[in-house]
Amino acid sequence: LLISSALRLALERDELVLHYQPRVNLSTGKISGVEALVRWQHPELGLLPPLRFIPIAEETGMIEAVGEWVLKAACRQMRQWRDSGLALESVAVNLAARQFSRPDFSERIADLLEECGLEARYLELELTESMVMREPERVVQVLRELKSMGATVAIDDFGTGYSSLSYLKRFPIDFLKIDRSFIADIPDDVDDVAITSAIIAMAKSLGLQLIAEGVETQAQSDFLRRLGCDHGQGYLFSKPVLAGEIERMLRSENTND
Ligand code: G
Ligand code: G
Ligand code: MN
Ligand code: NA
Repeated sequence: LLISSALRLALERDELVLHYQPRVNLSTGKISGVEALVRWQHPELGLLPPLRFIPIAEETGMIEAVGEWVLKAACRQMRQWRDSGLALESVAVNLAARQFSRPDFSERIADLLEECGLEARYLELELTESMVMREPERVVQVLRELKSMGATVAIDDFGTGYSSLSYLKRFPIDFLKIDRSFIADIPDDVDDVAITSAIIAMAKSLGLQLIAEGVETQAQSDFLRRLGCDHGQGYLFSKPVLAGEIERMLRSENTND
């Protein structure tokens, strides 16, 4: 409860900040998108990672207000990047189960995009497997609504939850993000290589794009590219950074052409 009221104050005092982690196209080596990751700049405790406050926000219901703040801040930032001529394809936002299960979820997204003056195609929503498996009928409907608006959807931490291959076919999903636990020990660990190869082959045959998370070495990046993985995200390319740093990276990409 203490943290919950502190978090409410944090929102009022504008203490939340977004960091952005680039996602790189493995064929071109260029930044194709960024993922927004929230932090809390606490006046006494310093910069708090999401794991220190998101689970509590989920339990107390504060996650709806936090989630709205994140969506708004990410969409505004994306609008600014586009306005300043930066060719960034998308900003991805992590959603909590409670946000996504609101009956008016897709309308909220539509209103928000309009408020921020951002076209839906620049927004990517990250859902987890458990969120889409909970009420598959409703989820199909909501995903269709989002898709018809032009937004894209990614399944985050793929492979760590209960996956049914049939839902992948049934749900209008654009991206699978392979969980970093499968990436960490490739190309050395034969089991992880087998799992990762199978995920990539399956996703490709269903027409989904792949993002490997937690790419830390050039060997992992090369291996993933050879397997046909489209994008990579991880410390090899960049840790999550402030918006200004993303802008600097994008500008230096252009001058290196
Ligand atoms: O940035 P970091 O690696 O510490 O993120 C840890 C976890 O916090 C990730 O699993 C990420 O999905 C989650 N997270 C980061 N930002 C948000 C957010 O804005 N909303 C929600 N629901 N989760 C987030
Ligand atoms: O669950 P989600 O994918 O949203 O979590 C993103 C989290 O992964 C962030 O906390 C981010 O800091 C972390 N992360 C990003 N790249 C790497 C990486 O290359 N290695 C490791 N170990 N963690 C990473
Ligand atoms: Mn994520
Ligand atoms: Na993830």
